[in-house]
Amino acid sequence: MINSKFAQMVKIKYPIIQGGMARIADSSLAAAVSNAGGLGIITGNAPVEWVREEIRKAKKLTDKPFGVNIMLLGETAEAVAKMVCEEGVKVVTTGAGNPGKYIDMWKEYDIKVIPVVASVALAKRMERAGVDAVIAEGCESGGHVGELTTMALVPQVVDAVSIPVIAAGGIGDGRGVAAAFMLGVDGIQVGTRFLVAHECIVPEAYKQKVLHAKDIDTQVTGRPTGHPVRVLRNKLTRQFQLLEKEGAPIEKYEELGRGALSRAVVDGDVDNGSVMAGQISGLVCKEQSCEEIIQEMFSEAEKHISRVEKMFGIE
Ligand code: TUI
Repeated sequence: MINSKFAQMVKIKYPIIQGGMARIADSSLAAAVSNAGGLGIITGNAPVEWVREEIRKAKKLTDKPFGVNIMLLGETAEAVAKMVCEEGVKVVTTGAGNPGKYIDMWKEYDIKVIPVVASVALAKRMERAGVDAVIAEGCESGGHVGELTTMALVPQVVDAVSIPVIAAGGIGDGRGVAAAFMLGVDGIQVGTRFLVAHECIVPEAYKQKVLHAKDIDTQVTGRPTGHPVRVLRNKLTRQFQLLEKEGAPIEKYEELGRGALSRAVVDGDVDNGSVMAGQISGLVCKEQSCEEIIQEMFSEAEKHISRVEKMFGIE
């Protein structure tokens, strides 16, 4: 049993959160992660009635806690933020912004609030606003990214706040888990490795693109828009690169990016779609169930921690 304040707080066995991947994280993935002892997350970056249905389906698929991710740049963020209160969701994670205006409402409904932060300043602000934990996400992660790496961001956030910190970005196996705990966190969040889970609904072409990716195969697109997004390189990223070279106006990025995520996730078009995935894709090489992924990551972590203890003369 891992003695984690965060795991106790949200009543889970393994202190692992599944990333709230937009268009991807549905009830089947979230329930599989929760049934395996982690904290499954349903994406809230979707029409509010779709999210409500997924919450209801997840309740049928698992009796364990799960959460909803509110992507604050998403069109439905406000409506989903209110709906999760009606549906009795226990945990909310947020991304891509400051969830300050919703925190009091969520606390009234006894929801555990866990925002993603990409800086020490936001982590401190969130602690003062009364959140229960923060996820410090480095720019190794897939999707919307901040500036700092996990290695640099996480220990600085750990030093700055007293609430539990969860590390995210670049964690894909037991070594990543062990390393994250060495940085002082109380839990981890994983996205990319769950993309290839049996219970993950992305098309097989998306999974194969992640499984075959090498270390250098991700790229951050859309920096000039102020919303940089890490994806796997393809025809689309080359077009984004051309726009950057030309110094194209923001509208051109918006035009190219429109519908790009659903082209990849719904149509399985991994050449022209936005294949969001983290830098750890190069390490992800097999499809497994969520249970196998979680079991393997934590049992490997234990071995690596023992190995280092021996190395340091600690028995
Ligand atoms: O949110 C994410 N990752 C995401 S969201 C997403 S959906 C999307 N769809 C189409 C285009 C673009 C995105 C895909 N991936 N991760 C959490 C995260 N939040 N990473 C970084 C941040 C972050 C960055 C700056 C959070 C707060 C912040 O500052 C806010 C402030 O006000 O200081």
